[in-house]
Amino acid sequence: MGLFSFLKKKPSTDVPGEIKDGSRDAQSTTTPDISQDEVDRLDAKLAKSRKRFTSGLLDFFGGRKIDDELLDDLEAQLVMSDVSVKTATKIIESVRTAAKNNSSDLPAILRQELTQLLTPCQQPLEIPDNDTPFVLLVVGVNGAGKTTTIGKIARQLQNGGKTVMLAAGDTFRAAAVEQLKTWGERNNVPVVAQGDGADSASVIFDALQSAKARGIDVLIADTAGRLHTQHGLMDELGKVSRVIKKLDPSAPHETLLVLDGTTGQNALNQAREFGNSVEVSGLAVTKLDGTAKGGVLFTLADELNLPIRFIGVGEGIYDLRVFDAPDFVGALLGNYSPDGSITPT
Ligand SMILES: Nc1nc2c(ncn2[C@@H]2O[C@H](COP(=O)(O)OP(=O)(O)OP(=O)(O)O)[C@@H](O)[C@H]2O)c(=O)[nH]1
Ligand SMILES: [Mg+2]
Repeated sequence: MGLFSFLKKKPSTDVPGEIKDGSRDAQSTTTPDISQDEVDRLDAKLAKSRKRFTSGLLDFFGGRKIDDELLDDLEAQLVMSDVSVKTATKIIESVRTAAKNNSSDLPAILRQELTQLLTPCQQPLEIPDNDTPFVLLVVGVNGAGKTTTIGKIARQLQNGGKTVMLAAGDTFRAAAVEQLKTWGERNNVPVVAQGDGADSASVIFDALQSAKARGIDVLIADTAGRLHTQHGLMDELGKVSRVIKKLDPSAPHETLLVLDGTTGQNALNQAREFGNSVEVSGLAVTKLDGTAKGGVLFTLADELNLPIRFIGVGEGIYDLRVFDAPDFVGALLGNYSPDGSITPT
């Protein structure tokens, strides 16, 4: 089953890609607030992305023999789709072995090998049913999609029956607080903010105090975009963690690094650099709707030992999917007929 199949599913009881809630049964916690229009629009967006990714692969699936020349061409195509050379080589070697051992059906082999590579990263965020708020700290470089992803996650959590509060920890960029407040209004969730020039750690500390007092399930903290070269700002993230630990030694429960999927290999470097300063526990890869570079996920999966929690597929509130390896590969590859034509899955 591919990504499109579940997008097309009648949105009667759940939102596509619902966050797993360890504490409740899915039926009682979801609400039908996604329209059929919304689903169709997403489907169209992703169809475009799949077409771009696969147009270069089409050549390979028209009954060509699996030999060294074809595998070399395939490797080049993967690299053009932004899979790193190292990861592409690994994929090709596993395809070669699988082809030798049992099959000449290249689309099937590729689907299997790509899915296998991504599967270890398929670890959805689970929110335990605790008395204290689950603290989700969202970090990343400027413009990666942090604030937007927060708005989308807040909606998914609410749909799963969780109460949510947002903390306006981006005290650096003008208008960042307003942007988060807008997402708060859209979701009808409280946003804790302070005035101009406030200290990020202090805003998030206050927010956690308030979330505790109000019995909120999940506090999502926004932070300013930063580069690893901005040492002051990187240190600020450490301070945020230290300060909130005074209220809850186990917080933050998730440090989600948001990566812009259109930045290709840069995303890998960013993940490594952030990993040097903070304990990243999960990834969200955004803007996969607008890119031919979906291949970056394979590199991230291969090179980092980190869960990919979400993928962003648009700017709207529902344009976020819980990462699912077979569905993602299905969406990229589509279904191939023996003559090499593609039909969406
Ligand atoms: N197409 C597309 N656009 C996205 C996606 N996620 C975010 N964006 C857009 O990317 C731009 C930046 O998003 P923000 O959420 O403001 O990014 P940010 O990381 O909070 O940025 P800073 O706070 O400036 O560091 C906005 O125009 C978003 O609408 C996505 O999945 N797909
Ligand atoms: Mg932001």
